[in-house]
Amino acid sequence: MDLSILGIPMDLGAGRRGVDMGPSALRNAHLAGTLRGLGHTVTDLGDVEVPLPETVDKHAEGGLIFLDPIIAACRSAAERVAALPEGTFPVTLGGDHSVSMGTVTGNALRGGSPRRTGLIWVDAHTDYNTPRSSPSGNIHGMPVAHLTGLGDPQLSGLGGGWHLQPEDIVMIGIRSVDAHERELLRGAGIKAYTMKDVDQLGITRIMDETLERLSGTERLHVSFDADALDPSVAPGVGTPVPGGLTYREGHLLMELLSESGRVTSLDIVEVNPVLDTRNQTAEVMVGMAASLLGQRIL
Ligand code: DIR
Ligand code: MN
Ligand code: MN
Ligand code: MN
Repeated sequence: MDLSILGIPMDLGAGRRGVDMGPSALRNAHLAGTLRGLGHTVTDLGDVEVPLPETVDKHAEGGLIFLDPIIAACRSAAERVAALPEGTFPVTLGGDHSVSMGTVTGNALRGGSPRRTGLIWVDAHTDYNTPRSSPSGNIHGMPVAHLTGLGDPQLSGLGGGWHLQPEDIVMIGIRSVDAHERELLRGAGIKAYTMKDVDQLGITRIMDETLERLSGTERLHVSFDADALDPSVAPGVGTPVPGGLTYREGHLLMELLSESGRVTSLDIVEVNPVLDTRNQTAEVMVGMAASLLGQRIL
């Protein structure tokens, strides 16, 4: 396959600094070489330009934290991804999870007109806050809501009127949901597999159900927040939550997606080398990408 790596070194949407170094950490953990070793042609497109927090207004128009530069970075990411040839598989590197408003939009719009796109959101969090429901004000807790058309009109308008359909979204690994976010989610039509579901059903059944549910989508995007994994496996994240996916559950999820042959794009986000132990989290996430892209044990 032709793979294109694109970094979005942005920490403006997170409450803690350092995820802007995620793309460097992942490259340092041999992302490109690992994927080439699986037989892929890999092109590193470098990074989207993102301003440093020190150089921009935190509250430009009285509203959301770093709204204007986040919109600009997401728009650049969406344009870069949308311009890739249709046969290319984009591997986009965060950055905090707000980058996915750009990457998912770009992937859905690739090839000129919007395609029905399924989203598999692997995360400890549902990231379904709106500016009104959010207790933190951090935009990285809001990307899914905006992708479905809720919230701030500029953020939800990145796709120029295109939105994800809630029934085309499946979340896996969930164990931290804010009070008002939970109310919004109830009745939204999004399928969320919590860690209780992972314990009870197992990853195999969950992936069977997920692929069945998303069988009508033409494209399938996986957005993998490193904090979906247990903090013992992936300590380098800004908002660790105990009780996460084990190392093997993460790999099995990706291996089963790989076997399905359905996935067309991937985000790896929220890797924070400042909070990590000797780049362990980036190395683990490179392994997850490898399992999705064809690595087999035998
Ligand atoms: C929290 C944390 N729900 C918020 N979200 C995170 O700020 O909205 N998402 N960390 O990955
Ligand atoms: Mn997230
Ligand atoms: Mn998260
Ligand atoms: Mn809509």
